[in-house]
Amino acid sequence: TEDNVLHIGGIFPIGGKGGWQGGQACEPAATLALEDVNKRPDLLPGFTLKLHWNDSECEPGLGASVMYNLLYNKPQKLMLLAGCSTVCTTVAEAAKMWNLVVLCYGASSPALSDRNRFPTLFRTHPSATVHNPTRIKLLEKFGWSRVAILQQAEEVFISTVEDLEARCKESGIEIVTRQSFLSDPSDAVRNLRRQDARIIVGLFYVVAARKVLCEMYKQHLFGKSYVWFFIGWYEDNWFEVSLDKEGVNCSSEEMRMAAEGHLTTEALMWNQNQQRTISGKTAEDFRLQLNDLLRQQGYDIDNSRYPEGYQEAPLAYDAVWAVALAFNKTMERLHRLGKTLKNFTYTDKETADSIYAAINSTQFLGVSGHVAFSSQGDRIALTQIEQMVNGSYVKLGYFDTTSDNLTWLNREKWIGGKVPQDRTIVRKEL
Ligand code: ABU
Repeated sequence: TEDNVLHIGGIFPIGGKGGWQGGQACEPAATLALEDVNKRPDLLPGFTLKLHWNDSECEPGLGASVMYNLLYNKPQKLMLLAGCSTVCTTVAEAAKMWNLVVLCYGASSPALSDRNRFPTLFRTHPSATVHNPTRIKLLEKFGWSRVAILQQAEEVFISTVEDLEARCKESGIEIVTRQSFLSDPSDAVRNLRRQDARIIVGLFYVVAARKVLCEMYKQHLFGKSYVWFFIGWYEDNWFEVSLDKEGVNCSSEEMRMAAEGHLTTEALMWNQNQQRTISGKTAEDFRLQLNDLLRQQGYDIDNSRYPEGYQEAPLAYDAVWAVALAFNKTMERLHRLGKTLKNFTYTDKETADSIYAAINSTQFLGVSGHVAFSSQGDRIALTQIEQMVNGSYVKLGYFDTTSDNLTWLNREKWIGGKVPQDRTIVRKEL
């Protein structure tokens, strides 16, 4: 009966034209987690967990409207799940007014680590700052001390760049120029050319990344003299899909040429070994189960056509487990106070504080690795470095920030056989 159901709200970015549409794989992953949680009689004894969700298209305005619908329509929700930084920012800034914890499975913005601004936010997704020590390590490894930055004007990238700038300064790396754009990157790319930028860190969502790549092709900012660092969480074929739909004026072949040789850094979001996790599943068991569900939804998984958010799917699966484990703890605590989770209302600060304390102390081994929420609500992750070689991504190595350990596989390939230089070398006449 309704008395035995605990309701949570979910906001997933699925449709739309920009940002990150990672709800495509993260929503099915959350559905699998709900099935698994509800099969465990010891977790929420006598209760079932139910998720009510809608699509935000990674648009903060639509995300806010989805949130208000979840909050103002019955049943009472106990927590919100959200993905995509722009939406998580809006939702988490507002949700504290309803005494609601927000758990973000898909938000990388470093700005979200501000506890004063987002007092009730937790996330299973690592902050994008985890990439910066890796970028610095690679700049040092290849002797590049002059770097340029190209960013989309969104808080997620602006706050990542602020952290990168501080780290570059500490390491004696000069930032030759920092260019930003709202939606059309052509002027910003032209300015990079004027400043003779050679090593360029690019920070943008995937739709903007396709525009940048086409502009790089048109303005000849690719090939043996350039190294681009891109974000690693785009899907592997990102540079050759949706070109017509998005009005990208380059052919697949031109995009492939411009993409050749670029480097990516990404946080590892899948548990790297075959350990049994809290659900009894290994990360591989989860992957196979998710693939089955995605096939049923029409995705051509067998030809590597993955939906967006496939890489982050373990974070959504583990977010639901974190909710269930936190509710389990809260139920015990509330029982001692003579209350139950079913009595929660948006003005009940005492229950809200119990839910907050419970999630804050929740730790477990999940399909995304060890899940724990630090005082900032952030995950710590190992990063992986890849390079595009002959149109496919090749793993170059891993970087563990905590131990400052770079595992390097010596597989990098430079066009023309030489490591590109970070500046034009002027030869003196003898
Ligand atoms: N890995 C996806 C992050 C998306 C976002 O921060 O909006």
